[in-house]
Amino acid sequence: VGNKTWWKEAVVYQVYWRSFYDTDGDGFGDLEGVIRKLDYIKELGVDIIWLNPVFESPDLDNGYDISDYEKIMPKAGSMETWERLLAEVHARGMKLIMDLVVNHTSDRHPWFLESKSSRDNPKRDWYIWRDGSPGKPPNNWRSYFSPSAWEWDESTGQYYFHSFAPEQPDLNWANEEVRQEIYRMMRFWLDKGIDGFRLDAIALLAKPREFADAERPEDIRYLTNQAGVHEYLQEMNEQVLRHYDIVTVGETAFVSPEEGLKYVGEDRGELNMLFHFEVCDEMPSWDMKRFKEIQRRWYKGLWGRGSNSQFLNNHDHTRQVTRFGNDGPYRVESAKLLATLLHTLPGIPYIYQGEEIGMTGVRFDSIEQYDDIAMRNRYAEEVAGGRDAAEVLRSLQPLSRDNSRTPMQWDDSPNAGFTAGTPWIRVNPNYKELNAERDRSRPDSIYRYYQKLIGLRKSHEVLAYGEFEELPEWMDSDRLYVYTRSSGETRWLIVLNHSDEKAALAWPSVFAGVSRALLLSNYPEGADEAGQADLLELNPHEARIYELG
Ligand code: ISL
Repeated sequence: VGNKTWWKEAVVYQVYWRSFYDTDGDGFGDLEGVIRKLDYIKELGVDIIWLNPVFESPDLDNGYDISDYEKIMPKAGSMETWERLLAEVHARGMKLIMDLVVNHTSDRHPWFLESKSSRDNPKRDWYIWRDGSPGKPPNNWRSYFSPSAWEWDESTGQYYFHSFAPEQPDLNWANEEVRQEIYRMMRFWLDKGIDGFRLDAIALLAKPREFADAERPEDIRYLTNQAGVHEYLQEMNEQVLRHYDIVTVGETAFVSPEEGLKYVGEDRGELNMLFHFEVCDEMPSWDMKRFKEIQRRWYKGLWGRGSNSQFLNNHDHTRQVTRFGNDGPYRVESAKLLATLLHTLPGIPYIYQGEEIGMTGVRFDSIEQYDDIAMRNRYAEEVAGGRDAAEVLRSLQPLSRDNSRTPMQWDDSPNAGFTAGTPWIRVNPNYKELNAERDRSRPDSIYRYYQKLIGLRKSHEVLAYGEFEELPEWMDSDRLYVYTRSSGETRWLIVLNHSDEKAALAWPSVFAGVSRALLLSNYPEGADEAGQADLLELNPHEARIYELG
């Protein structure tokens, strides 16, 4: 199981503050708004808050383009408010982790302005500059957000490298001064008493010495996991992280369990846990068999040696009940089933704001209504390439990052109670029926269900530390997922029916004669429970957690 530690027993709640709660009427959520809603978060039972980037930024990629690491962006608030937030989080017995972007900065960061000012500026080497000529970049790599990873700089006659938008130039981690400056800045925040970092795009830090052409430039895996990344992280750990009692989670794109273990192996001294994207990037819609296969492989690869995370959505990925569940007639049941899954599989569960009331994705009518830079750039590229604009819009809608960025739906008042001004992004029109106030008023609500799930995790170690085993009879089922978590004498059985149809299954033969107690279900307790029936009859999207005798 590895060592026991506080963060392995934790549940994390992600606050995308700009869409959380606006207190000054500018249409953006703010830190004061997070403070006012801390009791709402605390009541859920979570331990750690992950706050999306709040640093000074031109805000072209919603804070992921930092222009001053030691200031708070005015839209979010002031340093004073941020400090109050930290104190209020701690006063409630919770922890705060900051989302930090060290792979790149904004192109307005003073370091980049200097770097770009001349070829012999002392900071020239802080970013990645290469020769080329207009229209002939150093190689054929794509970036995440634009057709080329290279941007021509007219005044100094060279290209600079960017893994994301051209306004997000990559730092040169091979440069010792860059690394030292980043470590100093990390200590600046840690010394203020924060509890850790979510490290953005951390698998991208190392770059190859030579930028050779890729055979298939559209497969951007080459941006990640290059030789040298682990040396940087070990150094970061040695010089910074290990000197604090904190937790770190790395956003590691395109990792296999083998590669992932290098980032989070407990014997390696790098990071504590990771996000891999095998589900969110590579499984466009629900595919039970594939999902199970992914879980199996990661469990085998990491368990006992390093920690995984469980999530099905975040600020980059369409809301889980829309993408992976049923956001129509079974929205409530489906949201609860997905929650059961995430909180009972091995790994640390992450809740993305609004998930706990079953918020859904959106379809806006025109590209102008979308804010997502990834989507807008892709739209422009495809339309310029001759594709039909309406068709491009339709094809980009389902996975647009704006699906999860619409404002938190607090109540049925105008703008869902999110702001008294004009929201920076449209509110999902379904807020009148779907909002926190309404959800929480019902005893059988999604929010209340999350409370119970989290409560189970808190009161029983088995969910954090118990071994995971699938029951072979249902391994190949494309809708039933049946598994146990066990630790010492405790053995829990989880049964899920991810489908719009009813399903009946025989009580597992290995547990014949074993008594059971139903700990939690997302339906009123089934009739078969009273009599300990041999046949389990599951409703559509039903989830059950049993304790076995
Ligand atoms: O979400 C992903 C896959 O679809 C990731 O690959 C993600 O897009 C990428 O790893 C980086 O995301 C992060 O950094 C970006 C920022 O726009 C995202 O919001 C952030 O989560 C650039 O800093």
